[in-house]
Amino acid sequence: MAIHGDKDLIIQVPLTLINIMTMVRTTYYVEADAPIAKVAKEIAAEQSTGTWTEVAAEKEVHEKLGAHVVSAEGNTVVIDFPVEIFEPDNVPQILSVVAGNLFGLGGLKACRLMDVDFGPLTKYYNGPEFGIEEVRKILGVYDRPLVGTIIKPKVGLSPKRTAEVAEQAALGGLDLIKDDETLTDQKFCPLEERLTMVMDRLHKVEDRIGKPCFYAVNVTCGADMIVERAERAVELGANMVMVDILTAGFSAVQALTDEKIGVPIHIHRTMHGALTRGKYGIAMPVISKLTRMCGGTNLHTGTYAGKMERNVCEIDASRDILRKPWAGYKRVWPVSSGGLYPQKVRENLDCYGIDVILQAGGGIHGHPEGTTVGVKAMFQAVEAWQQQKTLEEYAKTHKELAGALKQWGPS
Ligand code: CAP
Ligand code: MG
Repeated sequence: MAIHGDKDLIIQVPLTLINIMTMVRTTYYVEADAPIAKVAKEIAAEQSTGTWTEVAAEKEVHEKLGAHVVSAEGNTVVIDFPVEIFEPDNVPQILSVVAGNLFGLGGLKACRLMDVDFGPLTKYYNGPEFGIEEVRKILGVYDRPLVGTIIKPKVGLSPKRTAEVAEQAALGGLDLIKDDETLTDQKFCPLEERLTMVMDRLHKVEDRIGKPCFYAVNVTCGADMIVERAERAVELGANMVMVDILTAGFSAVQALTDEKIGVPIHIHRTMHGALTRGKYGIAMPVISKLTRMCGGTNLHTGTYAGKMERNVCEIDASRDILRKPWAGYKRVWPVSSGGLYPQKVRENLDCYGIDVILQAGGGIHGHPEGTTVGVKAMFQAVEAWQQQKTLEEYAKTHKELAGALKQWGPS
């Protein structure tokens, strides 16, 4: 059954119950001048027991720990890695196997890790402490998508000004406010002071309007500090924290989940384009799976309409990976963000449905009448979608939405 050795023969191995439990199956998109079967064997060897030439001692270990090519057709290579090759609770090591040296192999003209079946490893991961259901319960919101914002400008505001903008946003009834990815704990806006001031304002708004709002304070930092920083934030009253999972690392999120920090974790994915966009890299669905395993509650998965480049198939797949039953983990939120404003709501909700967080930064704070009105216009766009009305029709009786249409054009 194993494919290794001199022959270029590829044997199709069905995903039976046995290899579901004993193999981690990976799928790669590959372009190369050499025959795909040969390339597939090279990848399997490089990422498991082999190297570019035969090494005598490999014979001792290959049978038990060598990866096997399952299929190699067109540009798709499927490889099974025996579970014993992994240190199960070590994401960096797992990535070194399934997404390691292969991207640098000289003979490859394209190489993308498209999917990983983490089956036998999932039991080592707790998944998120908070999922869609818990977040809905905290907010008391059950019948609509969540609407959030990113404080803009992304850097430069003092803690006091940040808190004022947050207050303006929450007054519109918003569900979530988050820091932008470049704001952490700089001198012009120290994290502890900012967090305390923002939470103070949000509590006052909650007393006034009777509804809470999450503030995802960005605790992204080095491995030596992140747990302490997140725990300190929770001590100071944070009701959500944000982590940039690709710059901080998957294990940073896992560390927070293992500590049971007691608040949901919002996962931003800055730098993802360097991995997900090119001919070499890692497709978003793989990042979505790892995020859910490591404990993210909200994950940026892209917009069906917005300012960022998109791969619709990968957004569809990520959306489903986060929300479908899987390994007993809680269902978590896809976040649609990047250039959203009321006119972009319909297309996103048509594809995401209501279990999504719609996030608009410029599309809220850039409303000509300011942040609170901008929030109302976003909610009105959601209502129009729910009532199956056009924005133009709905705007006739909703002046906030009318203002957004005037500012950014018809839908
Ligand atoms: C959105 C955003 C997010 C992007 C990242 C920004 O702001 O804060 O970081 O959504 O993209 O700075 O661009 P706007 P993605 O609403 O003002 O565009 O979610 O695709 O990772
Ligand atoms: Mg941002």
